[in-house]
Amino acid sequence: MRANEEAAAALQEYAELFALCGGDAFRVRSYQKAAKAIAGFPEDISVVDVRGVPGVGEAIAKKMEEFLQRGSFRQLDDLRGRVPDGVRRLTRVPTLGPKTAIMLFEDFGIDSPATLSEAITAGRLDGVKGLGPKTLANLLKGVQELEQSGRRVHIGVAMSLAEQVIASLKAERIAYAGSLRRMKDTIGDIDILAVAPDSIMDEFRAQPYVAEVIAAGEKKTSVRTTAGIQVDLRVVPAGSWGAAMQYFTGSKEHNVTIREMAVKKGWKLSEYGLFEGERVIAAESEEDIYAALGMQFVPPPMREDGGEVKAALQGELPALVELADLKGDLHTHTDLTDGVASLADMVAAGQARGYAYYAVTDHAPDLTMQRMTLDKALEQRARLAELQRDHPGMRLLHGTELNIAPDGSVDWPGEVLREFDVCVASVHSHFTMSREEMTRRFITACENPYVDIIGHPTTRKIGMRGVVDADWDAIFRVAARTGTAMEIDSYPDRSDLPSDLVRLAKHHGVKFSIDSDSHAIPHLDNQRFGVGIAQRAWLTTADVINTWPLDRLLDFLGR
Ligand code: DGT
Ligand code: CA
Ligand code: CA
Ligand code: ZN
Repeated sequence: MRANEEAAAALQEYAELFALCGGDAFRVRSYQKAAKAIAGFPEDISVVDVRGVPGVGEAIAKKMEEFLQRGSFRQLDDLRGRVPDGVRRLTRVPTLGPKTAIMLFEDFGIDSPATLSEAITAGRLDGVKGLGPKTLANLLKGVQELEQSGRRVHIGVAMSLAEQVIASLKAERIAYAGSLRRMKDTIGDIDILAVAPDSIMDEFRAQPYVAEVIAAGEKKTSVRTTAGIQVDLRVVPAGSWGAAMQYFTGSKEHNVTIREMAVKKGWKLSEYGLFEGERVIAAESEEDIYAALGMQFVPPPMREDGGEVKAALQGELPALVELADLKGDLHTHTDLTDGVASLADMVAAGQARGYAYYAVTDHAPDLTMQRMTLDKALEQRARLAELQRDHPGMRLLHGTELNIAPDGSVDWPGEVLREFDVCVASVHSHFTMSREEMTRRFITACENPYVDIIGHPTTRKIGMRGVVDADWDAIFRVAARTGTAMEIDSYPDRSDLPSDLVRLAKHHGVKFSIDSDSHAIPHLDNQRFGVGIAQRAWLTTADVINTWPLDRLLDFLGR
């Protein structure tokens, strides 16, 4: 829901500016919480009263109503004027808080990640109070991460934009290709193909999401959207649809290999078709092209020139896990901790998806912000047991998301953990330990007999925080031995584990759980992104514990 997302983004920005101006931390949190609730609200707030959203009181509702009318609100305009752009740019550096940003700006004239990196490298910040050598090293690393993430966006942002573009245009056929179709976790630009009259280009340029036309041709138009993302629209002949999809889906490396095969047969493969001289061998359908080359159809997420061509020629491509194979979700939150929907509503949403099982895994006490207690967890367990009666077809599992402390221990002792149906354990703090310490930390968690799943293992947040440094080979070896699953957290800015580490873990014999890590009902849909990661790593249902029937899953969980 676009209105909800945009209003939530404005409120989130307001919360950040408010914090930068030294605003009360309690109010900052209540703005952030309301922003999350609005983003995750299942109804369109431009249609229903925003006061119906949990956590939205009168003051926030007024701001949101003004935003819906004119795209901003007075208090946001004020703060945008008060906080210099330089300070705002600085706070995008991971680990750099508002107080430090203001100090760097006022005392040293540092007004961007680039000037910060120069100042650190030149030693200009050596000996400054509060900025020890370790802090400076982390800031430098943060600037590098920010630069690397560059202009790429995570798949969640790209997918909703691509779907919006496709819905906005009239065409006989229209689809996205490129890295988005390959389900990469970050996307450079969005490639859309259409079979349509030439007038589609005028229609495209006139869309409200277009900020700037980069290149306008008869067959291809490139624009930059208001969100800053480039979209390429290409019109292709109906008879070449399959060849064009094949060509523009890529990857380039996969296509080079395929094209060489065609050349060896004395043929030519282009975006218009597979040809022998003038004769068309295949062009209209992608399936026909792969078949004519004597190979199995290669699913787009596998097209990375990572052995898939050879396997397809030998008829040995694995049957990839698909979204429809998932029988449940093993990592979800409710409003008992930082979710925004009630237990009953989340469970009903799981039921509506036709799950065979559904686990509720709210945060555990060591994440002190969430104010969890054992009493609250036990009370939730009792309520879940009551709800179970209303959902005879779906097994409700009472779980928790534990915090892995720096020494690898978790929130509760064995006798408490034992009573949960499923324990996810995750790192939520102390991200910058040494490689050895971090490796030991994860291994200790895997060796805990009650830890079933390691949640979002690398802890990365795309564009915000990189992967923690650890010896993944060593961790995966232990996980395989102890029967601890690794999570594929499907929340798109996490996408964690990333697909290359999934492939490595599979090599060691590790099993996986593809979870949504939902904090709101619409997040349940994110599992499709986790399935994309799994497919890029060649996983089958044998590798993914939440495709298994309930009995086999319970066996794995060992309760
Ligand atoms: P991105 O946008 O960086 O996330 O990655 P892609 O894979 O979407 O790359 P992009 O947008 O540059 O091009 C889309 C696809 O079009 C690419 O995967 C393969 C195909 N393609 C584009 N340019 C070339 C080229 O020069 N040679 C070949 N063989 N294929 C190309
Ligand atoms: Ca692209
Ligand atoms: Ca492109
Ligand atoms: Zn977590």
